[in-house]
Amino acid sequence: MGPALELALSALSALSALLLLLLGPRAASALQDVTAELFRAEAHGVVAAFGDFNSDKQTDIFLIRSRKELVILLADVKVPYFKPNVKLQLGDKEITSVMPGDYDGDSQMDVLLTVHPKDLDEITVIIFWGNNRTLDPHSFTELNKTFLDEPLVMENQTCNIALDSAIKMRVPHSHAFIDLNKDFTAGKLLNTLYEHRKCNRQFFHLSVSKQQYFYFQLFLNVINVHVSLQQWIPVLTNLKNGETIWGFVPQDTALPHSFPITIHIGDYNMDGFPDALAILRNTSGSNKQAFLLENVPCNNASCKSVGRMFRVLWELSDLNKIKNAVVATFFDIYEDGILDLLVVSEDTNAEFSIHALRNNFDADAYFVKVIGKYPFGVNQPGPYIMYTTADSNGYLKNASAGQLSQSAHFALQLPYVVLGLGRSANFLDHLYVGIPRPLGEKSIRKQEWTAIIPNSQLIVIPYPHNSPKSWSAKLYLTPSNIVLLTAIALIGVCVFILAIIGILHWKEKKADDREKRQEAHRFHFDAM
Ligand SMILES: [Ca+2]
Ligand SMILES: [Ca+2]
Ligand SMILES: [Ca+2]
Ligand SMILES: [Ca+2]
Repeated sequence: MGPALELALSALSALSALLLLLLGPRAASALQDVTAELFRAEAHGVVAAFGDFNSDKQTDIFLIRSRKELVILLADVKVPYFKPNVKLQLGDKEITSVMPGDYDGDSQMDVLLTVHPKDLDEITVIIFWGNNRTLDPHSFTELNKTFLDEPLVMENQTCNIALDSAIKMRVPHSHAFIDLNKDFTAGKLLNTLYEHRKCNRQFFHLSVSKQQYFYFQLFLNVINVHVSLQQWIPVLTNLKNGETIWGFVPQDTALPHSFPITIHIGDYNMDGFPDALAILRNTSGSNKQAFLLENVPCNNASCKSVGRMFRVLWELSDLNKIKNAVVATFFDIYEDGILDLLVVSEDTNAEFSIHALRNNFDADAYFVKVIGKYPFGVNQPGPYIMYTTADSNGYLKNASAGQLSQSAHFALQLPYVVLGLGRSANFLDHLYVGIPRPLGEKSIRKQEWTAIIPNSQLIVIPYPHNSPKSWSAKLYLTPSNIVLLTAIALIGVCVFILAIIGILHWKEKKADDREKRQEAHRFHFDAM
C-alpha cells in the first residue's frame, strides 16, 4: 500500500506543476503579429471604420484603398478571418472618411462616404444604400452641398446647432454625441472657436485651442460621469525614452487624408481603467510609431486631482517594429471580448499596410461586452452604458462609456462597448443602459439589469424607445481561455483521481485475495 500512495502523491504534484504551467503567467511576448492569419494578401489600405455590415454578429472592417476605393472585409470563422466582399470605385473623387450606419431606417446598413472632389477645397457627402446585405454601386444619393469638415453621425434631434452656419466650428472638429451630465442621454458636445450658448441641456460646447486638441480627443474618450468641464489636467507628461524624446504628431489640417485623431481609447488589460493607443513622433528623427499608454495611478503633482495618469509602454517589440505608423486603434480580433490592436503604416510610396496584433497580456481579468442596438439594427450612436459593482475588497466600483460617440476623421470607434472588470469574478450588481431622448421628454430612457455574469456579451435592444420597461437583453457567454483551461484541468484531475482510486482498489482487491488464499491455506494446514 505504501509505495502506491507515494506514487500517487508524486504524480499529483507533477500534475499540479503542469497545471501551474498551463494557468500561470505566459512567458511569451505580450503581442503577437496575426496579420497573415487575418488578412492574407488583403492587408493593405487604411482602416476607416467598423460595423457589422452583413448582420452576422461579427464586426466587419471598412477600408479605403488607393484613396479612391471602398472595400468591406467581412469577418469569417475560417482563416483568413477577413475576406473582401464589397468593392466600390469612386472615379476621380478621393474618399476622406467612411461612416457605416442605417440612414433610411430600413435595418440595412448603408455607407456614408465623405469625398473630396478634384479641384475643390471642400468635401461632399455620398450615401450608398444597403440592400440585401450588400451595396449597389448604382444606388446612392449625393448631397447637393459642400462642407468644410466631416459630419458627426447621431440620433435625430430637434436642436441642430451643428448645422447652424452662424457658429464657427473648429476644423477639423472633434464633436461628439455623448452623455456628459449623468442623465444617460447623449448630448452634442461641439468644439467651437468661440463661446456660444444656444440650445439647452442637449448641447455642450467647448472652445479648444490647437494645443488642447489632443487632450480634447483623449478627454472625450475617457470621459466619465463625474468629470467637470472646468479645467485641463495633464495626464501624460513624460515622453522621454532613454535619450529619445517623443512628441505628439502635429495636426495636419490639409484635406484629404489627414489623420487628426492620434489617440484611441480601450481597456487592453481589463482593469476597468481605459488605456490608450497613441501615435508619437520621434522629435529628433522622422519616425512615427504607435505606443500603448497604460492607465496607472498618478505619481506626480500635475495629475493629483484626477488620481490617474498614463505611462508609455516603450518596450513592446511587435509595436516598435512597425515603422511610420499613422493610425493605431483597438479592435476585438476573434470576438472574445479582449481588445487587440490594429495599426496602419505608410511607406515611402504613400501606400498603406495593415498590421494586426493579438493581445496576449495575461491580465487574468474579466470584462463585459455590451451592444446597444435596435431590432435588426446596425451601428447605433448614442447608447450610454454604465456598471456598478463591488470589487474583491468590497469597495464600490463603476465604469461607463458611450457607444459610437464620434464618427468623423477616422474616429474608429467600435460598434460595441467593452468594459473591464478587473480581477473580481463576481457577478455585476447593476448594469445600466440609456439612449437619447427627444427634447422636451422628461423621463430618462434608461433600463437596469442585475447579476450579469462576467465575461459575457450582452445585446440590449432598447425598443420601443419610449418604454424602457419593455426593453429586452440577450446574454451570450464567451468562455475565455482561462475558463477553458480550468475546465480541461479539472476534467484531467478527475480522470487522474479516478485512475488512482481504480489502481488502489485493484491493489486492495489483490491483497485481499492473497490474504484469503493464505487463510484458506492455513485452514487446510490446521485441518491437517
Ligand atoms: Ca459581419
Ligand atoms: Ca439602410
Ligand atoms: Ca486598463
Ligand atoms: Ca480579441
